[in-house]
Amino acid sequence: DCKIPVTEAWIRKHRLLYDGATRHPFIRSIRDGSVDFTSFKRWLGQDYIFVRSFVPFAASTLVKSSKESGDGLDMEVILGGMASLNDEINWFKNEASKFHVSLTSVVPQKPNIKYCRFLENLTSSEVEYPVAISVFWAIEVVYQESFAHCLEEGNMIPEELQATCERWGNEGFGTYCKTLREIADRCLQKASPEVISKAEVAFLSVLEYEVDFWNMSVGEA
Ligand code: HMH
Repeated sequence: DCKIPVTEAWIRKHRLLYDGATRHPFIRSIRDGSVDFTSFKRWLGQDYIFVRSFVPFAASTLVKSSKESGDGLDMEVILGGMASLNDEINWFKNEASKFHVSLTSVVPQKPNIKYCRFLENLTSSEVEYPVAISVFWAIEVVYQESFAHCLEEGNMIPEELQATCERWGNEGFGTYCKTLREIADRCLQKASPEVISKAEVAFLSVLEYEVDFWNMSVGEA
């Protein structure tokens, strides 16, 4: 059926990889309470670095959205996303100090460096808006689905990690991700087959980088 949204088709087609990114053993261990705090602290330090490099990518996507013909609502959604990235950076600083993680001495690990480089390449004005917004959505939705899964009924999340799960698993963040997805689908619907397939390749890359990122966190990179 040609009526199914592009992102829906992608998820169906790449279900195993999608589940690999959103139901990683690290995430399952947070949910069942067996999480190793050394892994959590490693994740915290590395993710702070990642989020900082997500900002210029978000800014470049914002610029692209501002050039789209339309009602200008895309830009406002991305602007809201950037505002929450600002909160997120402060949250990381606060959380790191609680867990005695020194953010200034975190050394970026290879999977993180590669992921950040991928984002940097996507900041180019040559990268089409449908590609950028698809990546933007994919990055956010992996965390949203992962941490929302942690929060599902019957969880045994350690008290210290409850706030982390709520940060990305809360309903508001879920709504935001749905909006990003609608924007992506609307763009993809109008895009050429070449651009759609570039966006799909980029979507797959995000899923692979996310799996590598979780693996790095548990010390298996
Ligand atoms: C690695 N992916 C990674 N870190 C994040 N903070 C997000 C996605 C969502 O913002």
